[in-house]
Amino acid sequence: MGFKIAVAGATGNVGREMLNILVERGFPADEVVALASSRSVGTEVSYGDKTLKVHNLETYDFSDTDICLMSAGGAVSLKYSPKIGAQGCVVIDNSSAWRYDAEVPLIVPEVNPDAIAGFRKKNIIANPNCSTAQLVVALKPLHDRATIKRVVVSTYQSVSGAGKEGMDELFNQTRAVFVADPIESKKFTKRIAFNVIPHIDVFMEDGYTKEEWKVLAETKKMLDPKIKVTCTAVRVPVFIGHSESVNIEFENEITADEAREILREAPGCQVIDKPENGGYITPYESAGEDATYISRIREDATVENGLNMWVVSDNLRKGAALNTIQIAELLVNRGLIKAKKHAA
Ligand code: A2P
Ligand code: 11C
Repeated sequence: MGFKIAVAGATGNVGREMLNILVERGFPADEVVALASSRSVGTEVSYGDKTLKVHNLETYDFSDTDICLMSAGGAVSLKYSPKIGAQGCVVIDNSSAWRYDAEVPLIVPEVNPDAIAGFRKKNIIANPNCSTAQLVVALKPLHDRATIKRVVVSTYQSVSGAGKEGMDELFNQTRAVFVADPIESKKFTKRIAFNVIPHIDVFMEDGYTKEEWKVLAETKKMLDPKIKVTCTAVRVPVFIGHSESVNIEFENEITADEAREILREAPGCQVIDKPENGGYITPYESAGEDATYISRIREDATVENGLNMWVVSDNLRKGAALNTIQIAELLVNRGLIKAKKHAA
């Protein structure tokens, strides 16, 4: 018997992508239920060649559902995930609500699959922030080889990271520039069309943003608490695909050629790296793809064992929906979850 899966936030950017990826990867689901807020009840979303009616998360009974893939924001997850978990349904949550809880595994299957073991404590598993997911996929194989001491990351994050409203704002502002309409900013703090904004999520006491803090806290939790990480997170006028400039200092010697070879073999990584016109990846080309792409690998002569690289991935896929479904596959493939009896 297959599993019964609920997708909470099914009308959003990530929720829609989750439905696509469940189909693409042939996830063993007998039944998939689409959930969102009361505003969306009765609307429909696509699931392969079918359409699913959207139901209300608030009133949905999870007692015969096996896994809830949740992407409805932190406040919604804080409210509903414990109740869903208490009904014996495992929540795999894409928000930041549970990531730093010691009783909740934070998982990227290519990086720390064994950490999933403790998931029954709360029946919640956390999916990392999109900018961290692609970063740790690229760092893990290099850390295994040469031990990373310090990482300096600058991000170039697409507007889809801010949800469907973020995408609408870039589209509407771009149009407004061309027809000379007034520019309205609601989702972002400044105009994003033909601009970049060095501010994602709220400011913290130390002057860093929460987005920047997430990259360090999550890298430490998943990869190694000893690694020092610092980050500057920037929003750019790109619809899909986050890019990162990554400077790494290692304990041991590693050349750019060695790094290229290691990353070519590493799970989830694809190296596109030729020092010629177009011999690198841009976020536009990463959209709709599963890989974490690595380009521009160079030795950094200003430190003893240093490398620079350019890391790009589709933030809605590896950064969110794909990783969530890979976690669900890990549960199933390791026999950590058995399908409940359900009507379908
Ligand atoms: P809805 O479309 O009904 O508002 P995005 O991240 O792309 O903005 O999408 C957010 C997702 O989270 C949407 O599916 C949205 O549903 C859902 N959502 C937001 N608030 C709630 C809520 N209170 N209860 C259930 N789902 C919610
Ligand atoms: C962005 N990274 O690009 C954010 C979106 O903690 O899951 C995801 C926020 C999170 O705006």
